[in-house]
Amino acid sequence: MRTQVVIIGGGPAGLLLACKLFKKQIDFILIEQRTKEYVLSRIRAGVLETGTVNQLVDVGVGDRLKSEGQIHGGVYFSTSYDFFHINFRQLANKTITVYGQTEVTRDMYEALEAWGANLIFEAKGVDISGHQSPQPKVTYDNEGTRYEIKCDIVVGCDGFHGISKNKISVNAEHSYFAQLPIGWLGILSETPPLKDELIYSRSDRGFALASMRSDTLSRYYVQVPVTESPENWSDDRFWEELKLRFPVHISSELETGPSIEKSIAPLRTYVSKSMSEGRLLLCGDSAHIVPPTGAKGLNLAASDVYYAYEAIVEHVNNNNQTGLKNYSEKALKRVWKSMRFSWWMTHMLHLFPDSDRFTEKIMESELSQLRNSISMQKVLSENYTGLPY
Ligand code: RFL
Ligand code: PHB
Repeated sequence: MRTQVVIIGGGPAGLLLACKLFKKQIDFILIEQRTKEYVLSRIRAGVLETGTVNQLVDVGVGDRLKSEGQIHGGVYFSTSYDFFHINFRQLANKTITVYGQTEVTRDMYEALEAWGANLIFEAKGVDISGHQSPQPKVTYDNEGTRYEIKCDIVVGCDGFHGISKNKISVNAEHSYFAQLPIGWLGILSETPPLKDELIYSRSDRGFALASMRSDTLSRYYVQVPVTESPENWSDDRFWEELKLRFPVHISSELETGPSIEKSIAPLRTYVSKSMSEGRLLLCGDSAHIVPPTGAKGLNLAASDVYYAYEAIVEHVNNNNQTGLKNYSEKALKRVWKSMRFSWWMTHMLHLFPDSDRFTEKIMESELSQLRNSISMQKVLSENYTGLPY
């Protein structure tokens, strides 16, 4: 087989790139190792920046997002005793959209299938070779047959556990990785959200987040040790713990119900030294993992795709390699800004088992300054709603 672009991975990064290439009539094949149902069952992100929304709308997959997504003009912060609001509209003149990653992914799959795009599922043993040459190859197994695709460009959108990032030689020795000793225990429940906007809480018992998917569907998280397992958490235990992590006048409003999903996500950070080598580009979680506290993972995947798409179009339409050469540097600049923000939010809001009392006091002080300083709130608002591309 031969095509212009091979996209490895059918998560948000791979799908968004596929939609953009399709609209530009650039030929591609997308290969995903799982089934579509499996990809759609992963409950993850819920917060979209304007830049992400605009890209989805521009490519023609934003109708449901526009009608069902909730626009939020701010966010709440709390401690065990205190509660305050940060107003994005006033401070950054921007908003965020609350719309689940599962829905974003579903909208893109539906569009791509309706357009007749070339999507391959359950591709096993995927491998990339020759990406330092002008004609890379991607090979994979499907239903017992080995296939080979020759192409001009390979884009690795295969997430943190994929094969693409290690095909870039400098990454093996020089990437930036840290595993934090904490995880997020998350549940989804068919109950109305606690408040009209998200609440991030630094409590005496650890971090908690009250989020939502709609007026009748809530998403909650509590910080737990990374060694915890969801089986140890009955719904009753979860709700009791969650209530203890918000001030009483807020938690007394909580409506509880049976969970329809419960899982633990370990918090880790990872940044590739390089996001490209020759004709191989990385987008999304294959190139970087940010802790979820800043709601940046999916949004960074979208900004990577924005830069990668520009570089691919420049190459395909004008035979100009400059975009491909500059891609990594350009994308990494924005990645590191988002990493800084996610790291800051994570450290300010969680209790770390290995941190000393001095560090705890500094982090308490960060939050109290955020409460009282409009300048700090402005910086948060600009970062949370999304830095420019
Ligand atoms: P994905 O979603 O991991 O998709 C990668 C796809 O590649 C496939 N794959 C392969 N395919 C072929 N061959 C191989 N060898 C392959 N290896 C893997 C996989 O099956 C998969 O389908 O990466 P992508 O597309 O880069 O998207 C990244 C986002 O999923 C991720 O950053 C976000 O979910 C992070 N995140 C959040 N991001 C936000 O912007 N806002 C949020 O509010 C937010 N909340 C979250 C989050 C992540 C969380 N978890 C679970 C860590 C909340 C949580 C709890
Ligand atoms: C979510 O709704 O799943 C969510 C929201 C904000 C975050 C992380 C996750 O920072």
